[in-house]
Amino acid sequence: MTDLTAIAPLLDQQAIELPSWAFGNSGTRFKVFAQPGVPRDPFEKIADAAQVHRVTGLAPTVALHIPWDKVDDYAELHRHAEDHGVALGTINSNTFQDDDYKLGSVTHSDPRIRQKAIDHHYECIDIMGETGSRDLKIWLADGTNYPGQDDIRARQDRLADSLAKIYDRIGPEQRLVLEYKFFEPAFYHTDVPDWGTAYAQVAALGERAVVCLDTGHHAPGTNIEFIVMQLLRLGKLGSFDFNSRFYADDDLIVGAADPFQLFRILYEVVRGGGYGADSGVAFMLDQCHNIEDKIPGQIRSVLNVQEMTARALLVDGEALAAAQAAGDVLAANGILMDAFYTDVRPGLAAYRESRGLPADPMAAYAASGYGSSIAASRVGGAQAGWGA
Ligand code: PSV
Ligand code: MN
Repeated sequence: MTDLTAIAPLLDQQAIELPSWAFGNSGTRFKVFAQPGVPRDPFEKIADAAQVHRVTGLAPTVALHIPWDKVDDYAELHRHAEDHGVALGTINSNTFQDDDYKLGSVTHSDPRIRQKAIDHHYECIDIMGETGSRDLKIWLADGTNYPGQDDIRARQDRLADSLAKIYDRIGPEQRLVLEYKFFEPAFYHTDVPDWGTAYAQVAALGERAVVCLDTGHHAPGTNIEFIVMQLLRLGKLGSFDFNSRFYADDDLIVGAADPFQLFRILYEVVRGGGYGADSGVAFMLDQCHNIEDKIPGQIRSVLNVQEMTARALLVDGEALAAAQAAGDVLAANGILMDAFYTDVRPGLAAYRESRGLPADPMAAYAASGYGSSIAASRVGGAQAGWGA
């Protein structure tokens, strides 16, 4: 068994935010399969998220999506989270489910619709004040489907103008986090397609504007760890939305499709100073569990991130730097691969026990009976979903 004692203090600092929407019903454009016990409101979503933290110690906060998680009293939601041992995290805006936004939101040619989208972000910032959230995460569905449909340069200017208005409202301890995505739902162009555009836009705003890297938002074959390195180098990597993709933005369990890619990403995070409580890089999941059970799906996800983090922390940095300096290609590659191939699972089980956590969180959750209790008790009402 690989002894993880040396990296245990770093493992202690790991925190992975869960998306409230992972606990609601979700699906594809073909079918949403409802599951028994799915939350009917944000309070129940938070209760479910708290189960993940209870058995892993890895997920102390929950991200909200507005309006999906709108409540009358955010102070009450805040207290409810605390009572369950978690806190409220990032506020995600939503300008992709209103008829007015068919041709765009903050980039729309009509100033009335742009202002409506800006006002929605002001509402999100007000909510952040009540929930104690640090980050406002903005992902835009804005874009066009056909060449010539709109002036793509003018849209970029309108985007800059709208983001500046939103940024002006952000508090001194808060951040604007801009997420990019290269396609979908717009297919010809999106207004924030890539890290370069996101970087250019947030750099123009100021220090408290940073980029969110969603691992599912790149073309196949993209070297995501290079982007991680570059954004860290530029001081603009604000957060991750972790998930796995095989084909498009699949939103599958992080580390399921390509654990080696997750390792490479986490290695660059560690190497670039993006790991740890004070790094300013927030780890989040952005996933949907369409066919598997949602709470165990989230548990597996945070464990996958923890496993690859442990492997990344095991890379022998000194030996690697020496091999690189000597131009020893095979030795350098071998050092990285040695860490990747280390089975950290027994060591992590021992680490968890040393922290008073179950050695096997998946088994502990299964044994808790929570899944069958919510299936039995949550009867009636409308199950939560992402509303598409
Ligand atoms: C868009 O695909 C996205 O990744 C954004 O983060 C949204 O907020 C989220 O998905 C909604 O599921
Ligand atoms: Mn995302």
